Amino acid sequence: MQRIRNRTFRAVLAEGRAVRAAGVHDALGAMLAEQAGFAAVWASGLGISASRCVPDASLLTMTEYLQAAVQMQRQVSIPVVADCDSGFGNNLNITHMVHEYEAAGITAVCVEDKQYPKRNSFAPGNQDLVDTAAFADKIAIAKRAQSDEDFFVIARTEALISGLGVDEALNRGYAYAAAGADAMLVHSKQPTSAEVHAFLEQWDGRVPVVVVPTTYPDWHFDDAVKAGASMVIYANQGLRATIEALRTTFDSIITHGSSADLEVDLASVNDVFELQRLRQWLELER
Ligand code: SPV
Ligand code: MG
Repeated sequence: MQRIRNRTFRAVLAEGRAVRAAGVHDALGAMLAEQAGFAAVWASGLGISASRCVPDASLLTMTEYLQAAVQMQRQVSIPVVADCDSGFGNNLNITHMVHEYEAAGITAVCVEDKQYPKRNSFAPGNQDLVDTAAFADKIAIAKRAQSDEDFFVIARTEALISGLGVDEALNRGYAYAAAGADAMLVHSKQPTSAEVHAFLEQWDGRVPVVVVPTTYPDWHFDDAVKAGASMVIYANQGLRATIEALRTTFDSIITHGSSADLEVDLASVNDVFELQRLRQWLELER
């Protein structure tokens, strides 16, 4: 059986259509995202941490995040965009990170300008950023560390998350793009898309912009694209759906004493086998 060959994230973006990415925490999620029609998956730090029931607070190591991303990438032909938090440390760490992710076949990473250790953007407490120049330097170092020109580095600013406003987000975006970032991710935790919209209105388009409509879920993909976004990440909807589905299923079994009532809504065991490519594997035994 042949290994699945994936397309690079740069190639997918170069097609000119805006990219939708689904946040996932494992290979099964990545495969379901590909089957649904997403053009990329987001190896979510929140999701990978949550799948281990630990906070998204720089607790897992780079190796653990990398392993999760590689497990996803091995099973899908769409590219994995790896959430690499703030680069797992200083300029040495980000260099090591790029070497390792690139060698493992990941074609796009995203690093954010939060201080290490970081915590999830929606979590209470410290959301302080590093200096603009220091993070621009980190981006430049990441770009110098890559060996293939197709490797793609998304710089993410948390200026809006930490309440510094649109002008600061723009200034940081321009500094990171000047340092070599291939795209900018601008994150917001406001209940509407207004401040991300304001960012996009003023952004001069020097690199593509990525948005993450979690707290403003009513922002339609087409409207985000019309506003200027090149990529929309649905970062945690799958994780939240999984939690709710497992909770409902397990509660029902405990309450009703059997799974009979649920069966009609459950994936079949054959469906599971299909996702595992069992037939192709068994052909190897012939
Ligand atoms: C993640 O999915 O880990 C992200 C996006 O970084 S968010 O959780 O919205 O910060
Ligand atoms: Mg994250």
